[in-house]
Amino acid sequence: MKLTLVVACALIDADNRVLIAQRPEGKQLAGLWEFPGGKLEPGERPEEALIRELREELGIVTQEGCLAPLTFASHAYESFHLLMPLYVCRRWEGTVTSNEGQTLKWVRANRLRDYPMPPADIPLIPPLVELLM
Ligand code: 9L3
Ligand code: MG
Repeated sequence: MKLTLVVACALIDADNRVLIAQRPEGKQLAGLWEFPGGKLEPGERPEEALIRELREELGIVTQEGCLAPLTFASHAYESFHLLMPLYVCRRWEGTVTSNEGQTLKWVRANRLRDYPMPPADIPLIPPLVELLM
């Protein structure tokens, strides 16, 4: 099966809330809430890909030194196997903006379960709760 490499980020604000984004209509998994991120482009390292995705999707700029790896998601969808590290980021420049029509929400880690997520993202919640509680 095809292996797809994706990176995701838990952006944490000064109140210890986590940013989630709702996938827009027309996209795969539309309506589900996810940790922002996306696919690696050929030759990219995960940190490079994540910095690019955060700039494209949210209009913010961060540095590799501000990205702390927390855990991995591994999920077999029907047509591909997704491997997705989750990084935690507390420092960035710019204001978080919805650049791709996604609805954004800052939520407490212990409320993440209230938002339907893609199957790959769900197992990322407990390590995040443990980190932030
Ligand atoms: N995906 C799942 N959870 C996430 C992210 C960022 C992505 N937190 C899945 C959805 C798609 C694939 O990874 O199947 C690629 O994501 P995108 O490029 O469509 O955002
Ligand atoms: Mg994306």
